[in-house]
Amino acid sequence: MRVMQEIIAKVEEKDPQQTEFIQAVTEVLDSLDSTVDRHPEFVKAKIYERIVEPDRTIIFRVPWVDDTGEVRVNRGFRVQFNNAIGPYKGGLRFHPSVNLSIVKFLGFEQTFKNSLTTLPMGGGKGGSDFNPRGKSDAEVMRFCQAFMRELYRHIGPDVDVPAGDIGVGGREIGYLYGYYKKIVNEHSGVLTGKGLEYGGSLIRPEATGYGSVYFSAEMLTTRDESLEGKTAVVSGAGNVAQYTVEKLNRFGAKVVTLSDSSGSIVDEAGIDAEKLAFVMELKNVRRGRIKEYAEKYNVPYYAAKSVWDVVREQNLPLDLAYPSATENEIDAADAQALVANGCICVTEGANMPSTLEAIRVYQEAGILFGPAKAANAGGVATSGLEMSQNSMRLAWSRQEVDRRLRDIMKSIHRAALDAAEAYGKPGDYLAGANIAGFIKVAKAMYAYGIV
Ligand code: NDP
Ligand code: 2IT
Repeated sequence: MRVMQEIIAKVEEKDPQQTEFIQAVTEVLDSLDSTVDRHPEFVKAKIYERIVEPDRTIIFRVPWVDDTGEVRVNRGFRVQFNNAIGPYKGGLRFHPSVNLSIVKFLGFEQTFKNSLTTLPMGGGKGGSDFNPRGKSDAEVMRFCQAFMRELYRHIGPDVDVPAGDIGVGGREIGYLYGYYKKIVNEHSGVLTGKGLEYGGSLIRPEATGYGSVYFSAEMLTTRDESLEGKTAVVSGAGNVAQYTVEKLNRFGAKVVTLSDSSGSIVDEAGIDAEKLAFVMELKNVRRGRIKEYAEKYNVPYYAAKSVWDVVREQNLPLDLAYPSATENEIDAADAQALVANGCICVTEGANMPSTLEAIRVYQEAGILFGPAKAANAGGVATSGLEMSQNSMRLAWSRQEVDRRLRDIMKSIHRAALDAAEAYGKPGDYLAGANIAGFIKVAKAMYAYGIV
């Protein structure tokens, strides 16, 4: 424990303003104290100190011209966190909140998540403080081209393979990939989440949401429970939330909420396939606000409230929670309301959606908790499958990719449970996922010597 506390203190001292990164480091290192006695070689080789420092951090200027002819300047990031077990791999986020702390926390988490997938991928993350909201397609294209004009020199199919995240979906990947192909003159698997016509994989768009539901099904089985007939609360209305709803419906659960950064809707009748199709058109094509759902289906809309505010303030009953919007959306008070209102399982579709205090509430209540790096790993796992298909120059069927995704989610669930058991924390998915993800990366780093 002392080893870990000293490392956390050093991280805090070096970068006191990087609060999200410090939070992610604290969460992981707190779980790793039980590995210290078992692996004195890791302590001696200072693996724990080395793993919290990214391999490199790239920060760059992104100048572009908006539709009125005005020059705009954004900041671009790529944090190549750790390539011990494979090329750097992880998404790009375009959102005004993006800064070095956010990108470092995401890259750090990604390192362990990618290790859990069983596929050979290191950890990285990038993005920009560019806000796609309200921008025309032409502006988004010019921004993506300007971003790639610098990023291209740092990435490659065997070096670093970016993908999407918040604000980066199929449209942005198309512009980014098209520009990379133009300037490098190479058609390769340098990005994932590509369109099906140019090297994308079936099921990649669905994979994070589907994977998160598969993971929750595995967790519920350990308590002789299933998704059938359960009431679920989902936050967000983007890629992860949409396919979480789709798969929950398939499993016979009822989803009663969605949200965006302006507010939340509650639909107690359930968001069925037809309503979900409306949400997809609203969010992916028209890029509108979730408020329109409330108007169309005549259900309550809570302006400026998160789904968790609504659960707390309206005493919304639920069985399952799928935070799928953004980091730190659930604090301790929200977590207490979840438990009090009947929640038996929290599955993190988003990255780090629960604060450290919220996690403590789940643990004390003894409810099932699927931490992000395990529960939402289906997205990057399927990116790994896209890379495999690109390297082999073939394309698997929908069924083939979905079967592999499901197997990977089962294997992550098993690995987390086994590591938790082996390291004296039975049933603790958080500790198990952190330990299992860490051990593989640490062994590889140890094998390389001091590099
Ligand atoms: P999208 O951009 O498709 O959707 C994000 C959704 O969350 C939108 O509804 C957005 O609202 C809402 N949101 C974003 N930021 C905030 C905020 N600060 N406050 C409130 N609401 C917010 O992103 P994804 O669905 O891809 O990503 C959602 C989460 O899942 C993120 O944490 C991401 O890191 C994680 N994730 C994504 C993966 C992927 O494959 N895409 C894989 C693994 C994890 P609005 O519409 O108003 O912008
Ligand atoms: O957080 C994540 O795992 C992602 N945004 C997906 C990354 C990827 O490379 O597919």
